[in-house]
Amino acid sequence: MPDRLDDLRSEAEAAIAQAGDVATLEDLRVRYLGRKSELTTILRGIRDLPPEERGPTGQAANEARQTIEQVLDMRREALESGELERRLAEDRVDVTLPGDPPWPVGRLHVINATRRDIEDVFVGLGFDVAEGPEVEYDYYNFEALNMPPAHPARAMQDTFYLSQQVVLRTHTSPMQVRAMELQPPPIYMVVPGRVYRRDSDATHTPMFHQVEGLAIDEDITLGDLVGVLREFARALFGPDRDVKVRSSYFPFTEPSVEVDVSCFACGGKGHLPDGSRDPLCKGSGWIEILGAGMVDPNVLRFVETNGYDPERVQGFAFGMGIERIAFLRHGIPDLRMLFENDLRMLEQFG
Ligand code: 2U9
Repeated sequence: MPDRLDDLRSEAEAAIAQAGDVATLEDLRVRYLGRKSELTTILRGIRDLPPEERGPTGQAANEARQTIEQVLDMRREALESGELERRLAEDRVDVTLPGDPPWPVGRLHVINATRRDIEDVFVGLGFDVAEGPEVEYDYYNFEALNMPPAHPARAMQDTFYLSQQVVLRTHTSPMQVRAMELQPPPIYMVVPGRVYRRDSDATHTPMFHQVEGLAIDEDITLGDLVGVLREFARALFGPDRDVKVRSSYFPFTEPSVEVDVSCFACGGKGHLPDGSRDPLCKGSGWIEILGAGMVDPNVLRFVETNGYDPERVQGFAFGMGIERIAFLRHGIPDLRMLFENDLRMLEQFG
């Protein structure tokens, strides 16, 4: 019997050494130590053996059992740590990889993409970017911009009044007044953001977006304004563009100008290669992109105590509708399409 037990033990040891995973090991435990195993049968049969064989057989069987249990435990430990290593290696997550969202994360709305493009140009020219409140005091939106109560220009920018003194801003200029209250000259800033007007048709929506700019320093001229806007026009509409200014009127600038960019569809010629009239610039070779001017000294007087003495400093300001820039660049036919949230439209940009 002890011989058989020795054989059993070596057979079990060899099988355990070969086991490649924990499940196989469990099968071997059942085979060599389970209720129906040969070893258990031997142990159960000890009481039927002649008395002189019971001791040595019992001892040998128990030793075999202990050895097999030990070998099983050691092998299990080895396999488990190996499996852990393998799983750790397999499941390694590279946290530096980009995310893999279950649904595409989307893109910037064409208005925000255009806004960033515009900001980038002015940041490159040394301007700061600032944002301000959409709900504004009448004082900042109108009065400090040279539009006292009952000024006729207020009608051009009719808006939503929250109270007698509080309005939805009609332009982002109020933030420039606030900035001048906080920071003495020089100041070079652009202010992007939502604005509100009582307007609604194919080229006007009651809410739209602007970027306005302000530069106040000593010795700033209209030439500086044209130079800055030429850079802007070339960055957004192509390096071959030129700009020209036409006389205009705004209550907060004097002189005031409308700024045109040479047409990027016909190269400024007004006609297409086949000789037909260019529909984009309507044959003129020029497209209006924004308004601008030299800041009216009256506006500076509202912040004179913070260093904006109109006898010492002066500057330019400009304002543009982001929607207009976006629809010119992308040929969007109706401004309202920008706010209908139709993915077939929005997925084309950004
Ligand atoms: C301060 C002083 C002056 C901002 C300016 C314009 C000219 C202009 C329009 C363009 C299309 C509004 O979006 S639009 O309808 N804006 O033409 N805006 S000058 O002038 C300022 C701003 C701030 C303190």
